[in-house]
Amino acid sequence: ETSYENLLVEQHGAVTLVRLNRPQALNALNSAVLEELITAFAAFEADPTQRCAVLTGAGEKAFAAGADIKEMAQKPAADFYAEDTFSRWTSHFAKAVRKPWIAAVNGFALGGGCELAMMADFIIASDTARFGQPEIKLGIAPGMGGSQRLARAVGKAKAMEMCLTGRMMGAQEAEQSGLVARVVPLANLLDEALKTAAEIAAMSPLAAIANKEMVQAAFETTLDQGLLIERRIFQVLTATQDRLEGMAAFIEKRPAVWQGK
Ligand code: CO8
Repeated sequence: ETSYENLLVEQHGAVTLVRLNRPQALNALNSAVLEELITAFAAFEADPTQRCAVLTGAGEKAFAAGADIKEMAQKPAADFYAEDTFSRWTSHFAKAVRKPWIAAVNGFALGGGCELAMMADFIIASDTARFGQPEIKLGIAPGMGGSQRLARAVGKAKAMEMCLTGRMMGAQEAEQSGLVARVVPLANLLDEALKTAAEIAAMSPLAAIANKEMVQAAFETTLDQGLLIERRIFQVLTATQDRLEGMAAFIEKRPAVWQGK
């Protein structure tokens, strides 16, 4: 077991639960949090017993209230450019995780916190969740995908309004707008997210990765290319033991036993 300064990581059967744990800073995302998230998700990715992950915020108030403003307030512009600040969120985190994971948003998801939640395969939100890209109020703009992922999730009108005014969106509006898959009472959030993750974890791991990969392709490419990617991945899955098992189990009216082969 790796121990983390800014995260709490537990295994619940085949589900890895990761909690952002800087409640005194509303779980603001500094560079130490990023490096620990990269490590924790790489461990999840590498562990064949782990099939789905849930990311949430410790404490009742925030998922994450943004990138750490105090860490960046005095940072010279040349350092942002030289370090290609925030690029590792894409290259070493979002793109590096092939297994499915869910963001369980338990409160404020603002700025980088909203952007992190949108990196998940889907979001389950508590009724207390609030989403926003308030960067404009700091004289800046999103830098971890907010302008792109929010626009894809909720469309131009709401994405523009939220980025330009910095207003927050509540859980109900977020569900109606397509930003979140489901809203549940805060008291049930962790149970619901873990239950949903366990359901995914019980599927063939190859099929889970394949389903994720093809839905992701919908956001990266044209319809024609996407349909081709879908068919090719579908065809690859037909070569697995798991699809023989899945179809046999259906016909024999019994639960399937997946091997991940
Ligand atoms: N970074 C660092 N610390 C934070 C952050 C943050 N994003 N958010 C909250 N905190 C800290 C507060 O400073 C406070 O610390 P302290 O007790 O030491 O003063 C503690 O968390 C509790 O916060 P509040 O007292 O403010 O709690 P409230 O309940 O009064 O308010 C809010 C809650 C509304 C969520 C409020 O904290 C807030 O507005 N936070 C900032 C939200 C925000 O603007 N997020 C976007 C950040 S920008 C970003 O994500 C991308 C780029 C950043 C680059 C910056 C370059 C200059």
